[in-house]
Amino acid sequence: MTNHAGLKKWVKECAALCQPDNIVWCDGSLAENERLEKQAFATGELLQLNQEKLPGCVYHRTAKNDVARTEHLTYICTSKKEDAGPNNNWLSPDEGYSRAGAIFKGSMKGRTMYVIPFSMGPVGSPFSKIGVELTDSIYVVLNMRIMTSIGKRVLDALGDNGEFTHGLHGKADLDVNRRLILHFPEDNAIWSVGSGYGGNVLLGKKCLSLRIASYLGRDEGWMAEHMLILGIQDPKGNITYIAGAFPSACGKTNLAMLVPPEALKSKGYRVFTIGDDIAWMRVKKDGRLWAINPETGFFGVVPGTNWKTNPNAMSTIQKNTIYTNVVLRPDKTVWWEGLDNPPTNGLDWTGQPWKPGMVDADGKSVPGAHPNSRFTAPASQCPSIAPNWQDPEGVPISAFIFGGRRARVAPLVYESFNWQHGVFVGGTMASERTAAQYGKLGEVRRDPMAMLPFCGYNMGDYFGHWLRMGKKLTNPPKIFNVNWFRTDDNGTFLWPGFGDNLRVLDWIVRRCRDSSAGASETPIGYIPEVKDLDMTGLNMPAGAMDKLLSISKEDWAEEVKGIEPFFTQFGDRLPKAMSDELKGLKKRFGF
Ligand code: O2Y
Ligand code: MN
Repeated sequence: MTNHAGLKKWVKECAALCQPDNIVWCDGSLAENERLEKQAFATGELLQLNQEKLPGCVYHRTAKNDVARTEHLTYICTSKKEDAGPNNNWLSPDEGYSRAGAIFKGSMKGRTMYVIPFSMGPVGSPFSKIGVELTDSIYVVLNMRIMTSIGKRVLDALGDNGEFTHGLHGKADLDVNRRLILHFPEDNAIWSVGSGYGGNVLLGKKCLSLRIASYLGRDEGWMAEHMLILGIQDPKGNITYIAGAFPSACGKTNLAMLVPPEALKSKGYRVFTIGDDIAWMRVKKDGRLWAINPETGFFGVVPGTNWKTNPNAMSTIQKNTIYTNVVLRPDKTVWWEGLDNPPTNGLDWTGQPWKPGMVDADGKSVPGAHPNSRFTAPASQCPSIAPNWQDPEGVPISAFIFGGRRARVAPLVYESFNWQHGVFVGGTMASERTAAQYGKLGEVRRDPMAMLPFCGYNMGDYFGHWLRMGKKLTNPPKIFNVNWFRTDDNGTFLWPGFGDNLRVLDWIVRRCRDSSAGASETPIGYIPEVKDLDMTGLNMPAGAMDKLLSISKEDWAEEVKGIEPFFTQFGDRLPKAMSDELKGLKKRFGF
């Protein structure tokens, strides 16, 4: 399939380490997909779902101890520890290769090693990067086929000596004590062993497209960000593109696939999805930042997804979808918490008989689907997908939105004063933990640009990279912060969210395009008044909007106290511009 000597040599070396019985080069064809599915049905690795109701859909269960990304086992292996920064676990490259090598050794005996050439971004686009993942998991091959472009045409684009990311994955014995997710940015390599699931093993996703790509982006002068990309068409037909960063559990996929509320739809608003998770961005000659979504599929959280919360996602996952760790109904369809019509009986994500209302020994309700159960579905099947979603040139970004889950502090929306202030706003982004997450309920976790688990180098340097990128942009995106999760004193959400978020996005678009949207200057940035938002058809309880758009000096005094130690950990790697911004915020409040 290839004359790339470096690639062939590396595959040989990895095979010598892992000792598979066979090596199969994936060509990406439909026939190959069918063959692999059949093999996985035979071994039980996959189950074929009801083909009348869910054509092309399959079902997979992971090991019980292997249900999510394992941040504590994820490392950046750079020669110098400071280059990984306080935001990453660190191992020296020698130590990383040696520890993981011991687990990989002989781990593919009796198994097949699949060679998956893949492209992140349209094959041949100047934005795109090629990777090759070696894996002993058919589940991984089938997921990579949906999430990326794979096969022969990628090898053709790679040519005889093109550069690529070297990704080695092996399930080994799925023992959490022998699991490591290692990144070697200096070698453009990823080694992942001991897991069979999600972000740990689909090496094109978080490992390449964020951790390795952020490192490459810093050196090559572009940006790899944990951002959705969407386009908003206004009644005049203008489309404005926005990229948004949100930590997990903030409804990123729902926002990327937003359905306008009836009142705005009838005025002519439309929302187009470009991507739901990752944006790669470059400065072009016009001084603007242009973005692509490097993925071709969605790896979305299933629980909570339904025809009300995200009808576009629901339509997307009716065919050609891999369902992982959900409830299996007797008719071989699927179910999860948040969907209508629970089955009277079924098998839960572990394969045990399950019915709604079951409780464990402590009387706690037992979910049928794992809270991190997922769908893997082709983006092309999404009804809101933009016609230009795979344009190799990307789309021009007019606004960045940062957002977290904050019961207080952050108003519904505010605009930063300028790029440097916007980097400070994104860099101090935080979210409060929900009941579904580890840690103390309500505890504030700072997650700059939602990149804390994904930045492949020292986050102090990452802030510096953002500041440098701003200097290259003569027409930079404006930077906003949103908070859909503000509550009243009883803990009830003040903002309806979902489709109504378009009212906020519309204000953002108008702030970017012309001067038709008003705002007042405050110590944290520009905030709209209620009259500045299009509230047609939305009746809010008295006083709710005033609360949503208010800022409290006492809350911000506490916020500043939280930012100071967060910044301190970066020592002299923190750019002065960031501490200047903190000083400026304090001064404007009079602290
Ligand atoms: O838990 C996993 O392995 C998946 S994590 C994930 C998947 C899709 C999009 N985003 C994320 C994330 O953690 O940000
Ligand atoms: Mn994500």
